[in-house]
Amino acid sequence: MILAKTALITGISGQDGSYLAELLISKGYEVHGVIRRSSSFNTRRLDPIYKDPHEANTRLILHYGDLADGVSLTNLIRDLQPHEIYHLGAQSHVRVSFEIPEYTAQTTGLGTLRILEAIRASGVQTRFYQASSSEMFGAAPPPQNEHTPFHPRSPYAAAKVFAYWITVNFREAYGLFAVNGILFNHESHRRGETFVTRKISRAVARIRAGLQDKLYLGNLDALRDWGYAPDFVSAMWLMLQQSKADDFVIATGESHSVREFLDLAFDRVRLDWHQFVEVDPRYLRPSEVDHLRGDASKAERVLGWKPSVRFPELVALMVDADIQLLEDELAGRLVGVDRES
Ligand code: NAP
Ligand code: G4F
Repeated sequence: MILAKTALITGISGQDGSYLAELLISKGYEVHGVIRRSSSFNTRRLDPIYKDPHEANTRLILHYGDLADGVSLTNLIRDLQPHEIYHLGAQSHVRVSFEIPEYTAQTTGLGTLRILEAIRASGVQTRFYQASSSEMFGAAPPPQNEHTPFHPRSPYAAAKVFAYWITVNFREAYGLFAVNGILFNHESHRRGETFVTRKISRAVARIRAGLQDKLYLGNLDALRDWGYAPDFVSAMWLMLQQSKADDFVIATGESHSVREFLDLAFDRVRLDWHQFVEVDPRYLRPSEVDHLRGDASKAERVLGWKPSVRFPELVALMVDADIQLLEDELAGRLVGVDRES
């Protein structure tokens, strides 16, 4: 009998974690995920693949843990001995990181070190993926690739730079198979509701339905390289299947402004965003990242990776999904999956 590969995913309840769990299960993996204790259910994105643990052949197993709690991570890694570890957990909101910088450094920065130390100290033979970010490039002019120097512009980005280098250091110092995926922004209808793309797509659905009349945003001139999250999680998997551990930029190679996102999103429902959008300074950042546009030619050459969804399609699919979601909510068609403790 061939034993299934096992993977451990931190941040499994987030956008990327949920898509990655689906991908790995479709490839025959047994997937273990770390979730935080929360006073309400925080595993909504896993509903499509969740099975009651009492059922036979459950391939998704959730464990309580926290990036600030090294003991929980060490115990899990030692007990599970996963073949692959995808470390996606983080306080991932850039604006919020200015308000909780110390917590962001604790989880987004030191969380990575805790996992790497757990791997090293336990001697578990595994492959480690670090969710590095294009935010690390910050003020460095585009196009950004694997050789572009980092210039972080937020506590979040500074924490990710630490996590990036500690991953490289454990690779060099201890020979761990540890890689950085430097991913540019990637979105979907599972994107957190306070990131700008999802904030806009949800607002479009609500404004169209007459439930909202204003949308307050910050900097409309920022340019981002926005891709589609399911495309990007397949690059994570590819990085851990290589014979040699290496770091890769993953991006679409195109950048668009928040204004352009607004144009396409409101056009989709034949509305003019100028009538609804107001700038609220509370959404501006003390220091902004003006322009991210990635050069993913190394990933194309080595991994054979290319994005399948481009900007106009991404905007359309997000708006359509939020319209459908709102209609389902209004019709009472949404029933969450209950799970035990
Ligand atoms: P996300 O939706 O915000 O998910 C973050 C995940 O981390 C959630 O599962 C969250 O749990 C978990 N988490 C947060 N704090 C934690 C803690 N203290 N202990 C344990 N788990 C904790 O982020 P995402 O968009 O999926 O991104 C995945 C990773 O890629 C993140 O590290 C992010 O920084 C990085 N990244 C994202 C992008 C992007 O464009 N999406 C680009 C580059 C890099 P809860 O559900 O309980 O909050
Ligand atoms: O959607 P955002 O909050 O994403 P941001 O800051 O680029 O960070 C995301 O992508 C990173 C990869 O580059 C990840 F590492 C990170 O975890 C996260 O997933 O903001 C995008 C742009 C910014 O320039 C922001 O200032 O949109 C601008 N913006 C304008 N109004 C706004 C708003 N952003 C948010 N969240 N909310 C607004 O009202």
